[in-house]
Amino acid sequence: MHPYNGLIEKYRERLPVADDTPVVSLNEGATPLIELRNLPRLAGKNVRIFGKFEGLNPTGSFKDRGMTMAVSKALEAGARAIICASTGNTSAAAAAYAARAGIACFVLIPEGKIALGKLSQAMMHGSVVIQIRGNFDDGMRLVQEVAKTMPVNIVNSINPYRIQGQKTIAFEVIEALGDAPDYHALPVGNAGNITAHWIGYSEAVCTDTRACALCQGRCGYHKTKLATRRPVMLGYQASGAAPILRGRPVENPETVATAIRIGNPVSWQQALAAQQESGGWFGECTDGEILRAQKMLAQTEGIFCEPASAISIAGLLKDLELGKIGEGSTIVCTLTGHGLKDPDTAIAQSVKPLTVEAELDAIEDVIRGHLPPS
Ligand code: AN7
Repeated sequence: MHPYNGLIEKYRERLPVADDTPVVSLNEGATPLIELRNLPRLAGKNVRIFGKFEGLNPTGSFKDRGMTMAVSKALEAGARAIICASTGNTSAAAAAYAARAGIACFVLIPEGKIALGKLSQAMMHGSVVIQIRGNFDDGMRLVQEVAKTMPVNIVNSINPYRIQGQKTIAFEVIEALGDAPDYHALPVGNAGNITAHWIGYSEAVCTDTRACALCQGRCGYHKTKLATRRPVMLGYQASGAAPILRGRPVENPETVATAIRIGNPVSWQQALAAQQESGGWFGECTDGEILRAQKMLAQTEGIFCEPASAISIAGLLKDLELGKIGEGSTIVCTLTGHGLKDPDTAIAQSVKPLTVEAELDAIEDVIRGHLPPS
């Protein structure tokens, strides 16, 4: 029996780590790929849909995959402190991994615009939380400027090690399905994750070390081919924060899915490349569509993901409806973060609890009123 010790140990050969790299891990990765059996039926389509539930990572989002790499490499380089701008999840992951590594962590977040659970994580892990009177894009710009003058290591996804860690999701999907799916749908905010997915899938089909069309031999991880093909990539943005669909930065992005409230993604060009090379597309969903999908997933599949994550389901359902995805297809949706991150949004859209006297009659009345027909 080999215990699971996190994704760096598992995929060491495929990651840029040395034998003496100090590995900072919380046993992230190895998240479940859950078949969503009710959604195809409700959509009336003959397809198989799987949710890769990244909410089950140690800090509750996919960011842990990138952060184990970024913080390990920061430590290897002798860093005393890391810094990031964040819509919430990156700050939670950075705070936790910095705590484990024993280094300082500074996080810049848009004041009043990050979900409560994420804020509580950054605070509880002891990072220095700096709320800015601005949005994520302002924070991202400031982080890049301040890193020129202060001894802080940036752990946003412009840090290439973040992307390297995050690419492992593709390897796990391939292992679970035996090959790549036909389609892979995911939310797009700063666009690091779609970039990472595509790198992972691309490395998985690549074995030619000398003349590899994908990496010209740079990646060096060609020992075993993991998959025979790559999926079509589907990237979804919130209508109020859809710079890639608009073709220009969005100055004041707005959406209930605060995780992807981003107007000028850092990995814009890489995301476009992933879409084009895979023959995929970008789509947008309204806040209403996002929340409906979040609730549908929670109430028909038992999976509670955060609003930003639900956009992969919302977008997929629309594209299924439009007939853009063929019958018989296998689709994976990355459910990027846990619903518990954002209790306010969940409570606001749910049926309020009933309050009754502590008496048997009262409870029986409620049950009678709510039992499904026999
Ligand atoms: C749940 O935490 O950008 O396109 O600062 O938290 O790789 O940015 C979060 C992004 C999707 C978008 N789903 O991924 C941050 C941050 C969730 C997220 C995204 C985020 P990218």
